[in-house]
Amino acid sequence: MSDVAARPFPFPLDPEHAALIVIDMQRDFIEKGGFGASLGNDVTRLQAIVPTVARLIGVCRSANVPVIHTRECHLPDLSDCPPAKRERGKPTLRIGDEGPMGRVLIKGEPGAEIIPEVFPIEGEHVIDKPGKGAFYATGLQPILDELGITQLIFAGVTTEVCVQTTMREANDRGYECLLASDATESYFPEFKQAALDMIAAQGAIVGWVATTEDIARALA
Ligand code: C5J
Repeated sequence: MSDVAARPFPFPLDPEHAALIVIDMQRDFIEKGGFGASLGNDVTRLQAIVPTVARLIGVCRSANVPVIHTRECHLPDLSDCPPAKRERGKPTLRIGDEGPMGRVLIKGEPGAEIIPEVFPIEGEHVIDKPGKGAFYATGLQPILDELGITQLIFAGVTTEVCVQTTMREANDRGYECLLASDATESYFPEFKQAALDMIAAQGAIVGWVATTEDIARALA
């Protein structure tokens, strides 16, 4: 057990019962020429955190903290995509449409794949999720049960959507949640800041927030 310097107070990290969840580091959200960029988002903001996410993954691998990756994607027949989700967004480019990197957010298409810099290594779990949260309609919970995990460290994109949703799902399931503030990003800086503040508010109502450096120091 080692305390991580965190907001709103130190996080009591127990590496034997912790896992890192890396949310949706997919080409369609991060790369120029992907779905996110085609919607007019500034993907350079997300690209800037890639070395930090890679560092956090490396630190966790070295400390034998399991690394679990997620991808937001759907089956090719869209049977797991509720019309309410598909019909929102830009009418000219919806989930399942042919986009700049194959069909948008469809399992197996190039754009749905994880970027090479943080690609999973053999033995790491990859959770394909049809929702924003990684617990809804996935096999994440039994994997965490099997590994005896009680604490979750979070990284990935985007902070206020899939990261925050998954942290809230995890918090409600009793996990202690720690977000790496410099290993997560949003297309909208003000949304990222608000999400970090919301998570740590009211005595860690959703969880804790710490830098990758402080997490690395505690795991060293
Ligand atoms: C994620 C999204 N990964 N923003 N998706 O946050 O739609």
